[in-house]
Amino acid sequence: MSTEPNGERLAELRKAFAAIDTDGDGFITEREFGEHFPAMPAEAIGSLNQSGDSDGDGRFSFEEFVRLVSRD
Ligand SMILES: [Ca+2]
Ligand SMILES: [Ca+2]
Repeated sequence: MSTEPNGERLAELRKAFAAIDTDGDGFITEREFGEHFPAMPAEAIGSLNQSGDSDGDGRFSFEEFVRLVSRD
């Protein structure tokens, strides 16, 4: 796939993901997002969640996170 991030980018994303995933369970919840980006309005986080949470479990897996930030 042409949109697949390369290894370097993937390592960066892993770091970013781990920084937001404060309890380290491998998923980013809306609450963790809000804690990491306190300036971001709740509705912006909500719409991020809606567009990025492709399996609808209410949290971001690393795969969903990569897909979200890899979009233009
Ligand atoms: Ca978490
Ligand atoms: Ca999900």
